[in-house]
Amino acid sequence: MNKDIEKLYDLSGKVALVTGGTHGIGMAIGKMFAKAGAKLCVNDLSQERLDSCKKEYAKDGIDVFTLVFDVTKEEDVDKGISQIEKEVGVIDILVNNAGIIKRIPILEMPVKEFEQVIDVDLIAPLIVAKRVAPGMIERRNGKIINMCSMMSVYGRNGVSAYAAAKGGLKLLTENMTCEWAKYNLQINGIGPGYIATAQTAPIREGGHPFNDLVMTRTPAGRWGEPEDVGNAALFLASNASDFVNGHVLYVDGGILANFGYVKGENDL
Ligand code: NAP
Ligand code: GCO
Repeated sequence: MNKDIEKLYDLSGKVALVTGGTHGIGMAIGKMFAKAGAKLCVNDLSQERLDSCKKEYAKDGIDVFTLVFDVTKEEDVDKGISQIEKEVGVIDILVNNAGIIKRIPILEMPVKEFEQVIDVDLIAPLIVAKRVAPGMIERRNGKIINMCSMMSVYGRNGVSAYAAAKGGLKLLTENMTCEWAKYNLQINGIGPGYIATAQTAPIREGGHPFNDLVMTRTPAGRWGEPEDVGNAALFLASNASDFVNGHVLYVDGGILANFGYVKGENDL
């Protein structure tokens, strides 16, 4: 491969934090970044998860720096980021990946549970970005990737809190861009479609009818893999995307382009 192209995607010397990167999409992103040369840091709520992810990363020869902190707690985040800055280095690439979902109809969902989803999926990316961005601004360099969703632009029964959070995160990404792009920060979102992880297992496995819906609504005719998202994240973390800003890159097999069709002779 041409050396210039290699250089474009080379993350050597960069420190990357992927929140919640102990499995699923976050781990796929982390592996891509580490393989591209980044020093990788991941946090989680549980030491046990972090210990097991260390072994998983090591299978790919990756020595990941792990630490426990809750992305919804400002003090926790400040302590965690300070520890990374002290032990690994200042953060050049932040992926706000940590997230939760609760599938409960609006009228049955306690407000407290709605707030929990908003806290993790919308407020936490704000908290972590507010802690990391000042250093990036000072250095006139940084990449922030917020994990949005196709639910940033679509609703569906039962995921009101999640969609409200992910819709807000799309607009927060755009507002971060308005305020920080002048300092050579690139802030973008990734909007995965339906990806085969623990988070979607309840609606994908055991013959769940939702699986049929995803298969017909997704022109690519398959669930996405975490690596599909990791590939897109590498582009947004690299110099190849230095003029891409405030954009949500949908990694969805074409689902957002497709209204749907009636199965039949011509698949109308
Ligand atoms: P996942 O398997 O549920 O992983 C989410 C990660 O976030 C877990 O490691 C979890 O840790 C961590 N986390 C949750 N709350 C946290 C907190 N307060 N502090 C620190 N870490 C926390 O999800 P995934 O499917 O890989 O999805 C990753 C991201 O992509 C999420 O933001 C999700 O909304 C988004 N997304 C997923 C899909 C999909 O189809 N899978 C599609 C679009 C967007 P614990 O396991 O220890 O709780
Ligand atoms: C759901 C799914 C989705 C995916 C993703 C789609 O219940 O509809 O969990 O929300 O996680 O966000 O982009």
